[in-house]
Amino acid sequence: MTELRADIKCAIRNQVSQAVDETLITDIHTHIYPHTFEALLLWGIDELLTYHYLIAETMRYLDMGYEHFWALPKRAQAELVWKTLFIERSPVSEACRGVLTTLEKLGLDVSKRDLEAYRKFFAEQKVDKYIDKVFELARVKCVVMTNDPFDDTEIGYWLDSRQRDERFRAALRLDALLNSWHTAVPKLKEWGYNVSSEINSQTVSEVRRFLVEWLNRMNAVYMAVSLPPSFAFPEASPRGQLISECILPTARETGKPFAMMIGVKKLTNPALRLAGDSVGKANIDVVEYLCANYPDVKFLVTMLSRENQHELCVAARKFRNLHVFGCWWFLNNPSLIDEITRMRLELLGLSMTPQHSDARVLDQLIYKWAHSRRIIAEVLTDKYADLAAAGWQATEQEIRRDVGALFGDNFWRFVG
Ligand code: RAT
Ligand code: ZN
Repeated sequence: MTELRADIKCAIRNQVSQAVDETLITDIHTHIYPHTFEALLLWGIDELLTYHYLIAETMRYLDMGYEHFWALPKRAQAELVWKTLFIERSPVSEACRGVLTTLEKLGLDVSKRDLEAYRKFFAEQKVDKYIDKVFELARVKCVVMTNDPFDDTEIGYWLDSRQRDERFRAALRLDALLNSWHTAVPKLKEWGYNVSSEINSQTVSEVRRFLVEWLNRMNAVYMAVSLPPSFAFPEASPRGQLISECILPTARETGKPFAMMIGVKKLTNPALRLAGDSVGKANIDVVEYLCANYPDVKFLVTMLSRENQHELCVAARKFRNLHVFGCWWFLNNPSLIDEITRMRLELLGLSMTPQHSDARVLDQLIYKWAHSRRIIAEVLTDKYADLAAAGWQATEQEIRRDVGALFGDNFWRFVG
């Protein structure tokens, strides 16, 4: 293999960057909503600053009690984050940098460090037009939401027939059902499902009725759950029984994938609330067991621990009903995206979805995708350069096809 000339690599980089920048993305896991979901849609500078990633970072520098922080109004929390992470020290963390990228791409002058000016800009935006602007700047075509029928606020928006926004697709999130069955039971009963704490045949058929009704009501593209590192299957627990008797049969019958987000240790520090979750290495055998024993069920899987990434790729080589996606949460950092994306391309070729944004605040689509795009483009450049060194020059059209696959086409093909 000959060494590739620098100008050829540069030409490849230009072609790849252009394709990566211009391809409109399907963002397959987010926590944002259309504006018809009113207060559920978070946007603007105070929401950006009170992102739970930034709260965790802020609290490391403060002596203030956690409860004292939570008792502050959101504006005051945002001001404290701004002062602590942006003014008193340089905002080098990925989540801090993200705020700056977002403001800068919105045309604001970050060099001024002028929180009030940023607030004024957001106060002048009309939310529906602003959504268009963010989607345009992020070059995102559509997003998949996280939709929890056990969330009292969210449920109302699904039960009335307000107009849907096709850019926002639903995912039926089942953490409450699978991870806290005892709290799900009274709610299911209240909604008219004839269930009991014991998972007997009546309960199984009623939970399946619940799943199908909600999949239809939301027109959901998949079912999803976040799972602890200790996740085991098969298992005699309510979760194990519900997965085997309700989720998997429903996934098979409806053709909807079951998305498993594995490796979160909930509330390691409960005082930090949403910012208090941590990570642990999970057991890949569980993923392999499910894929092997349920070949007619589609599994979308992301794992939170860096240590699980290699074996997850190997598992996906063995099972085509397993679609690996995203660099989730604590992995959504440049050095890790680079490493994980390289490894996935080397082991899986283009048969995966390298990233999702996990945006909780609308505006985050701008920075999460700007940052990820840059890294993915660089990794792809190296890969196409390696091919060129072997005498295989990918055409512009081929590069665009491949980027399209990574940024949504693979996902839609898998979903069916
Ligand atoms: O990344 C996050 O914001 C986490 O808090 C979680 O939402 C995680 O992505 C999840 O979907 O459970
Ligand atoms: Zn998420």
